[in-house]
Amino acid sequence: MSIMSDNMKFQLKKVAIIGSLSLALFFGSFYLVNFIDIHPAPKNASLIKSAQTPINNDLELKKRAGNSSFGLATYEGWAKINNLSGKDVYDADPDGDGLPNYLEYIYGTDPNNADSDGDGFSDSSEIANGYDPASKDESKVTVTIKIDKIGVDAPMVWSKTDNDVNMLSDLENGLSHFVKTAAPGQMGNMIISGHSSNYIWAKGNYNHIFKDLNNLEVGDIISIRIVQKNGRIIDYQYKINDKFITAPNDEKIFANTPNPSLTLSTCWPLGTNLRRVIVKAELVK
Ligand SMILES: [Ca+2]
Ligand SMILES: [Ca+2]
Ligand SMILES: [Ca+2]
Repeated sequence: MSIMSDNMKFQLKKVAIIGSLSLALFFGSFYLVNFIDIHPAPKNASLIKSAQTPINNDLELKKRAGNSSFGLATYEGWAKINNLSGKDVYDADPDGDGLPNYLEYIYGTDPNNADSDGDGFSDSSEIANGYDPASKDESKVTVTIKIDKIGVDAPMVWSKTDNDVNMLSDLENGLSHFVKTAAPGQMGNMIISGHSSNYIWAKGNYNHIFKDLNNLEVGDIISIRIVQKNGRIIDYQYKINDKFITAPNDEKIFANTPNPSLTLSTCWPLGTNLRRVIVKAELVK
């Protein structure tokens, strides 16, 4: 004979069903409240748009020359091979693609051909938007972000939209580059975010990648490496010049900058979505 009456069994079933429904509702709303607003879209979209200005002849950027794994023995040698001469050999733009010669040297593009890979997009517009100027297909360059001080070494994902669901799935695979913000080394504000914490059941290997972001200080270095499809490496270094904690909807973090800069963002305090730690840095080489 069963110990429980049919009525008791029914009551137990009811409790179980209501229990799981409430749990689902609880975690569902928790998800919405805590992670749906991870990247508030800036109201002033033009700020983002104007971040995509092409490289200019900023002398500061010259410091990057020589970082490339592919560099010919000397810039002078490369210039000679490409029939470049005269006092403007560094900054001149004989093919009129918007990329001065020294940047053609760094990126391994042809200083006498505005569209080195012949895909219909100029060398400078590809580089300014994160595309590979030496590869015909529509691939973006591979980017890795390294911050030795806090043990960060993670791939950057080129997020295609600022849609939260899309960005959350990108964050499973690394750090998310906010769509339409500057590409590495380029003029304007590049915005990158990562998780400081996440649910224990969340997918991905980068759920705590920015947990120590708040330990960074002014003067610390952030290294960003680009790898083109042909294996060419271009390294950039950004130096931190500001760090602050702000509200999730603080629009000033999206503001464009007149020089190549970097903004890192993560949720704060750990385990919540209440505030953001923001780290600002500027390109040093
Ligand atoms: Ca050029
Ligand atoms: Ca060119
Ligand atoms: Ca091209």
